[in-house]
Amino acid sequence: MRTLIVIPCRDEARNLPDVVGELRSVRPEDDIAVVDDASRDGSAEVAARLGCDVVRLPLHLGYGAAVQAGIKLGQRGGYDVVVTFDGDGQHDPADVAPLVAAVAGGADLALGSRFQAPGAYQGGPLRIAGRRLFAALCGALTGLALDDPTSGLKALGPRAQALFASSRFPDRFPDADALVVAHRAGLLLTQRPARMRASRNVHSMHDGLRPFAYAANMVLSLLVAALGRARDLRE
Ligand SMILES: Nc1nc2c(ncn2[C@@H]2O[C@H](COP(=O)(O)OP(=O)(O)OP(=O)(O)O)[C@@H](O)[C@H]2O)c(=O)[nH]1
Ligand SMILES: [Mg+2]
Repeated sequence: MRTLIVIPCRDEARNLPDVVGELRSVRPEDDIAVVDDASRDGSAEVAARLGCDVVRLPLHLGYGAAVQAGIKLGQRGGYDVVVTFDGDGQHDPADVAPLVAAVAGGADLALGSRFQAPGAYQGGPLRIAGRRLFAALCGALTGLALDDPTSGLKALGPRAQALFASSRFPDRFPDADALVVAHRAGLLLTQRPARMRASRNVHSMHDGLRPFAYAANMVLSLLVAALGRARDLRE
């Protein structure tokens, strides 16, 4: 399976050498694209020096837009699978193979789940509560037991790439809402274990009061995902 690994990146210059090095040693066949979201620390230059494809967004557009740009790149390149992979060292490259195998076996989207991997990093109580809430909402809206809807580790087959490259993609925080959109579009979703680790960074995109804004946004985005006409998603 021709695979593109997409790393959305905001100020990861310090981590990219290890993250890319580890990926290359475990998955030497895969291509790696770093989508640099106007980082201030030279991440794009580091990624280019490491030999990755680099998409340089001219302005800070945010995580979802960066992920979508990477998926579009993969779709245009005709990759069998696009894997989204964090740039802060939280994902284990060994977890990519089962996700790619799931897509090879017929799934459109395979999600890496820390709850399927005993001992995986879970974060503080707020994160755990948020994840439970969104997993429950996602389950209620789809009937699927996807237990880690905020996971950034995903493998997308061609149909999922096409959907997520379109305007149907919830491009702010594509988490549980993106899974609901994919399910309603008729895609086959599954999950595999992901041994998440603690981030190497002190700061995260979910610092301070942002989790509250995130939660409010996500509930609204889930409603939009659940209420739109399914027929429109299948076009
Ligand atoms: N393009 C882009 N990427 C971002 C942005 N914020 C974070 N990222 C990247 O998205 C990935 C996940 O970001 P994190 O801040 O680690 O978010 P998280 O993993 O949900 O939160 P933690 O568990 O605290 O690490 C990393 O590769 C970041 O570099 C952003 O504004 N734009
Ligand atoms: Mg992280």
